[in-house]
Amino acid sequence: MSNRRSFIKKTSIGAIGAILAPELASAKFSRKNKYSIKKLPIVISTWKHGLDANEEAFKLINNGFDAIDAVEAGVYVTEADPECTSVGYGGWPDRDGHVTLDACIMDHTGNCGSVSFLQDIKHPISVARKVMDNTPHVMLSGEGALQFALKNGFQKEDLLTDKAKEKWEEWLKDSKYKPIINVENHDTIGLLAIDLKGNISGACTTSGLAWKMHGRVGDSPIIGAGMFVDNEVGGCCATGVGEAVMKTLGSFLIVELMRQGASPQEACEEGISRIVKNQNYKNMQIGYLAINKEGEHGSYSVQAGFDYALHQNGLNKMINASSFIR
Ligand code: SD4
Repeated sequence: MSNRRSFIKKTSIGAIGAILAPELASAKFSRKNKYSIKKLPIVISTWKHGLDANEEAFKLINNGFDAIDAVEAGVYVTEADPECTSVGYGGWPDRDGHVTLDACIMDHTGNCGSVSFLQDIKHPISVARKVMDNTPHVMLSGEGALQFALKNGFQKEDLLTDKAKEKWEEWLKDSKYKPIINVENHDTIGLLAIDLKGNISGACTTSGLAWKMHGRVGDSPIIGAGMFVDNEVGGCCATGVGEAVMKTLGSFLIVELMRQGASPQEACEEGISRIVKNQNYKNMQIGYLAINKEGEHGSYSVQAGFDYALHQNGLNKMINASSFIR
């Protein structure tokens, strides 16, 4: 915390100016270009399913693939996993029983693609990648995104598993929308990677909050909210109640704070402090993960219980994030 306080003190006067004029900020902080090859490559992702996703992403990086291919391949594993109840196949549905998916992807050149409110397609991340690679747009949504996916060879599939349907039917008995912290509002995978060339990319994919209103879109497909990377600085991804992340454009904010000289940890803590300052955070979980180009990482959440997988220096391991409420 003391680091965080001193960071906030340091930045409070010049923060706004620095966001507008990053070259001023870089004169103020001297962390740039401390490139430590030992910490790279790195793959990091949210929650326990991140272990498998990291493994896949790291395999690609080790084989010389670019980070953008690695992040897509990593979260693809989670999308296919029926045990993961808020990503892709097996995701818990909205209150009308529909599984609706959001995803985004971004590369080291600032190119990005996303899909929102997509139904019946198991791998929204790959549709987002196609939006990025093959269209002049950034985001396709709903029926348009589905038609685009079908035209690009994706197959329609029923994503509502028997288990998810059972959960939904149970929920319908009361139909109370009060997402349970770390249960009904988690599991989104956000994954960030730096490859052997030192380039960064990120991906984020989710079925969103369980029992949400039909048509609701969260932070995960919004570039700068659910995920953001900048090859000069680093990257960030978010998990938890998307509305809180969208209101503060969390991932973009955290990357910009790192540009000003904040460490990934300091930046994540400041990102959470913007949420708790103005929002009724007591019943919400939001977690941020960030890395900088040196391969340093940070994490912070509103509530205890957010954990993530870090693949670095040949080890793929789970770490508990520190939190605002302990
Ligand atoms: C959303 N942020 O749709 C997503 C949900 C989530 O972990 O992260 N779950 O709001």
